[in-house]
Amino acid sequence: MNDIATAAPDSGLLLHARLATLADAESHGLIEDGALAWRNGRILWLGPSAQLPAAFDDLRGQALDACGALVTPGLIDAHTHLVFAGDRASEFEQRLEGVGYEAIARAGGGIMATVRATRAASEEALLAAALPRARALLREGVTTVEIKSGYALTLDGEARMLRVARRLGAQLGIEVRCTLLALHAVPPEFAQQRAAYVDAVCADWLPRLHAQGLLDAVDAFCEGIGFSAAETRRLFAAARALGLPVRLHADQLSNLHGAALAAEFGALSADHLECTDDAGVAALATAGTVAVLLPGSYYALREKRRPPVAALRAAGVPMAVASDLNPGTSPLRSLRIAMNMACTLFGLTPLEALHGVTAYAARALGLDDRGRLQPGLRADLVLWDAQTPAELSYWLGGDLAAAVFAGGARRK
Ligand code: DI6
Ligand code: FE
Repeated sequence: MNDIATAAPDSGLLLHARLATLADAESHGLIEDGALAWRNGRILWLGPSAQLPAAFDDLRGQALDACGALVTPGLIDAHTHLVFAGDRASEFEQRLEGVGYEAIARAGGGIMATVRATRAASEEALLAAALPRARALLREGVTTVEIKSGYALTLDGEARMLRVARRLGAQLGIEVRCTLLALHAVPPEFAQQRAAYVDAVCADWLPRLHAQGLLDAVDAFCEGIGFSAAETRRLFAAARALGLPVRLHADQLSNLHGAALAAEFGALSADHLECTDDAGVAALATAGTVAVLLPGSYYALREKRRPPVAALRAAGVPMAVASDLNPGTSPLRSLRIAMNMACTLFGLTPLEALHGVTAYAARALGLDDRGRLQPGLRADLVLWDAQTPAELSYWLGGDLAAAVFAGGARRK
């Protein structure tokens, strides 16, 4: 009965769209006047509208006519810290007065300011604070988002953050991937016992949180004001023993050879990379680790060192682009603005930026079922109020996502 097909929430048909399939890294893989059909949340067919097989005739009644507009895979924000309480607008003012980020952190502000606010917040308050941030991403086409813990730094508090992240996904109908970032800062209780903190995270927190189904990956802030390479190594060994993938905040403010360390452990991604050297780039290339570029924090901190984009490109390292949405260094609630910044500040092409928030962002999360338009993949789709892929990086702001589908169901 046609009624049933019409009512199916995760089946549908798009007609007369300019499909950017992103089938390979060198092109947009455009299909002009394309049709795309999906059932049960999966893409079943795509090709020229005139060649749509009769098997999808039942979907025509609910078809969306794109009238030639652009359709891309759902966007993927592969690096955020969007669950937190409070804000750090006062630090923004301080930094504008010339006080440095590291100086603010060493004086007890920075990450620790957000830790105090986050510890004091209930699970419901954290959820209420995070929802508009996740919604802002969804409204502009994000259908998968990675969210890190790291602002509670107690076992229960980190679990609370991760539960909130999972609940955001369930509530908005998008997919959330959860990353443990307990090695973000040393909590005050462990100020004189760093090694004991790292021990607790590795031997106790990690297995417990994993057993609760709260972890998809493990990350660390490997930095002069964060954790050393040796401490990161211990965490990665513990993650490996549990079969959990790792990623790393690497070489953002200083070169602790984080990229090479991430590569050594076969990390899914190494993120930031402003201070990464040639050896780090070569190691990423060999390991197949994705470089996640985060221009929001580069911009907000008014950094001078850019990630070695030309070297990454020449070495064939896949580059993803993410918002790094966090209250301190990247209060950026827009993945499209991150794409623009990746082009304007880091020299990516708009094509690279688009691959960076789709196919390569999927790879940075270890997900092979999304990020391109292809039969068998998830029906994560965005119909844009735009004609060309370059427009997604070109327009600064604006409500360009006309329709958003996640797992085949309409979310906007
Ligand atoms: N790198 C960053 O840019 C953020 N965390 C991190 O590991 C900073 C987070 C903050 O300042 O709150
Ligand atoms: Fe970050």
